[in-house]
Amino acid sequence: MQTSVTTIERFIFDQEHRYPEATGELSNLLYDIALASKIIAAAIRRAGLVNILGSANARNVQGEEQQKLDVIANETIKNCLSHTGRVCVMGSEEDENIIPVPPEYPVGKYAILFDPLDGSSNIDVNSAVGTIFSIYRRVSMEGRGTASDVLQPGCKQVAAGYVMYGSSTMLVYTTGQGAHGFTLDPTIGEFLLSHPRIVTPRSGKYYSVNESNFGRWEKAMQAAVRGLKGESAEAVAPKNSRYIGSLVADFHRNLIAGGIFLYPADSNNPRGKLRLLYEASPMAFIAEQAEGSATDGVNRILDIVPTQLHQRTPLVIGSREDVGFVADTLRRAAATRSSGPVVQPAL
Ligand code: AFP
Repeated sequence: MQTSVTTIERFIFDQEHRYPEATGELSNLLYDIALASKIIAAAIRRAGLVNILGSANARNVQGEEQQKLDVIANETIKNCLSHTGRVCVMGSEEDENIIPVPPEYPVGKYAILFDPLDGSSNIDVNSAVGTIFSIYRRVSMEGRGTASDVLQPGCKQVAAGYVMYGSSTMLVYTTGQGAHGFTLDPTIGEFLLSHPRIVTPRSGKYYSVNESNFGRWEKAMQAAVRGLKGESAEAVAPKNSRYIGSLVADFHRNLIAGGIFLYPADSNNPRGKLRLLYEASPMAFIAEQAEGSATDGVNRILDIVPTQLHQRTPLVIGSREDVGFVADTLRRAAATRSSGPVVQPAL
């Protein structure tokens, strides 16, 4: 039996102690999130048994049907964070506006954004779902936090991570010192270090995209995806298709095995479907820390300055060479369009 393990607490503590000026507030905030995710994991495990699956008969701010577990996950995270004195304001994919800390509690120096249960349409079919979080240092100088604290570009994140509730529960996070993964040991209720310093392959085996949208993408994106499938074998290694429809699960597989995830803009979603602040930015921070990259097709995700809490963005994320191939294909098509006769890339 293994008797020497690294718990998430010990790992966070060791990382914090590299910075003598650290107050421990961020470390404690990360423990709060780990606690919330254990509570959510337990609710998900029991879901089929206690009949909490299914719709809560409510719609969230995006107009999507809220599942009961969405509501549970959202409330769990808010409850685990709001009384601690570590955050000044929160933002949730499930809430229309920023979430203030209740007046009876003190505020702290961090602002946090989260997607409490990403991929929730997978809940009723027992597929993997996840929680995504993103932490910024507050920029408002006083008071109880404002929208400016959460409307920051991804490059200003001080920490980001996700929890995947799959065959096991995993938490992957970064504070800018590499991306590290922990697996929940349900017998002792602790996240244990299982994937230290994750490095994603430079080019991967998989491409993940909802190809039912193919006919609604611009021609250049169609050409890029055809390239990933093997039509540009001289430029990029041909890939296998894998798509779950749960960003956390699709991203996690490609992070470990190598590959690329795309959610391009299409004629139904001209700005893309995924949310910059709750999905793209935190995943981009992790991807870059794992030596991958993330763009909206052309621009680095972490450089995008948000103007709206629920802003959407196209997302192309994963192994560096594969993301580069898509960016090159789109750039070449744009250059062709702007210089003379309009030539569409061949399908
Ligand atoms: P839900 O949380 O509504 O299931 O959306 C999941 C998601 O935001 C992301 O996790 C998936 O990658 C993407 O949407 C799937 O979208 P499609 O169903 O359009 O492929």
